[in-house]
Amino acid sequence: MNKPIIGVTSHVELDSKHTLSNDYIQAVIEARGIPIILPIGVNEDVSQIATKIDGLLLTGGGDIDPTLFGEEPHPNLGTISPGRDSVEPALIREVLTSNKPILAICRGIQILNIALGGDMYQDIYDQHETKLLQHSQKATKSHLSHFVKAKEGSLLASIAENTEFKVNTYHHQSVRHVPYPLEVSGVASDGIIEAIESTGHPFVLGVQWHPECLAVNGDEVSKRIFTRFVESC
Ligand SMILES: [Mn+2]
Repeated sequence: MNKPIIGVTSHVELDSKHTLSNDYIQAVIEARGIPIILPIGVNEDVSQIATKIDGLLLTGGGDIDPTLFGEEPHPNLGTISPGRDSVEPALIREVLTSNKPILAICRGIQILNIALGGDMYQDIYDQHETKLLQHSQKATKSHLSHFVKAKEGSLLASIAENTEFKVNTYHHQSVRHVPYPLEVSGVASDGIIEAIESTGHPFVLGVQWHPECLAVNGDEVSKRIFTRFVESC
């Protein structure tokens, strides 16, 4: 049987250098998909690209231009990538139109939410109204730092085979208002949204943590996130 082709967005430093952690690539390969790395600058061709790939993996990276959701830059906003901010929403909309699966990781969950009309905290520590736990772990990337509670009956709970599990965490931003047809399917104990999914598509899942680092280190929930994603493709 042919393996599905997974388009994997890349991290672009200051819009001048494409880089990507091999964990994303390795996690897709181990889940029996064929990863193809997607660059910036192909805005004109997103519709053709969407027909060639069987699924889209939106990877992590820097921060997101807040003017995309009607805000000006907060003082704690980090490095943004205008190239990614412009091509990824276009790609997301094309892939959603064709009902193909999307797995969105870290920056990916945020750009997915923005592409569908949602917004986000530019800096959770300054803007979130409650006291927060540590979301930028000092521990190694394979360490499980905090709990996520998954919504009963959600795609996430079905993949995790549980409604509570632990994840790693490397973010100072997070999604805020989540628009229809997306809904919140995972939260941390402090209320920070850690997972969203679409109620209107077969497989659209966004997670705020980094399952690619955990999957290649043998974490079962993370491995299932990738295998279920690739199987859906
Ligand atoms: Mn977190």
